Amino acid sequence: MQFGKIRRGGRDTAVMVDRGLAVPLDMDRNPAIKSLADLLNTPDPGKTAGELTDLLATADRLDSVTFRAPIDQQEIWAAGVTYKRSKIAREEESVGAAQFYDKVYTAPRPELFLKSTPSRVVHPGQPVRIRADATWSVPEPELTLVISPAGKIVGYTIGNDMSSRDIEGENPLYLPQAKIYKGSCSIGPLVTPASHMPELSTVEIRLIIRRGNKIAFEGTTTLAQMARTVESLAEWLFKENEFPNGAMLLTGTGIVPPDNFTLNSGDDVSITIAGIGTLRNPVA
Ligand code: DO4
Ligand code: MG
Repeated sequence: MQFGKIRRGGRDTAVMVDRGLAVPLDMDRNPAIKSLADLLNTPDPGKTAGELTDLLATADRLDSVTFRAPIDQQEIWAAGVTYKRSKIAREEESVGAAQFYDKVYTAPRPELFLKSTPSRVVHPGQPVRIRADATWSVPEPELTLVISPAGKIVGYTIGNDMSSRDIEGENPLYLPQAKIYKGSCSIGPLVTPASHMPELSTVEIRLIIRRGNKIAFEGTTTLAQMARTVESLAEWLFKENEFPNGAMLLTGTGIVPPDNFTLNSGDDVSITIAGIGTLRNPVA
């Protein structure tokens, strides 16, 4: 059982996904549940969804629906340098600041940064962008936590932390420009409730970048390679901060294409995370 949003009747509608069908949820049936985030924050989202299901409403087959990012009003944050592969890539791209990446990889305090806001998010299937003033761009395939206003991880989805490596490598103070620009963050398509996620250490992440009819890059990692726990990342994010609408947190990349690789316009980025699904976006 998973949850998401689809385009239906000209608006975004929350759905429960089960056995290949997207079942629309009627939010008017429970005044306490106004959004997908409210539903995910309940103790038993499956039970709550059952109460919002109109048995007479038609369910849609998954291959016939257009998924939207499963986000409401949450801020989107990201963690960096949580895998050794990312630490090494950062050290190679930014010779002058290499020591800071080694330090943050091993320090108790993680690197956390604001990545996006709901209105900036790219929906599944919509184009992500590379900056026109960047020469070295990559997607970063990241397990993404759906966190309640109380700081509890209630679900998991997929995030793409599009990044400009040359800008980030030139000077770490340019990180916000390397990370936060139009079309730099895609989320979705579905949220798997925490109770339905496979054992995290066994979960594989796969990135495939297609160029024309060839695979330009393919890489995998597993969450066992992550140097931090998802719980500690969520705890650090909520230290001395408040998220009245909850938050999403991209947990860092463990897959970095070789240094001679940069994304091109027209590439197709596909990120698969076991237990969640596949997030696919063309590059504008
Ligand atoms: O320090 C730069 C950001 C690294 C990052 O986004 C990642 O490791 O995923
Ligand atoms: Mg990242």
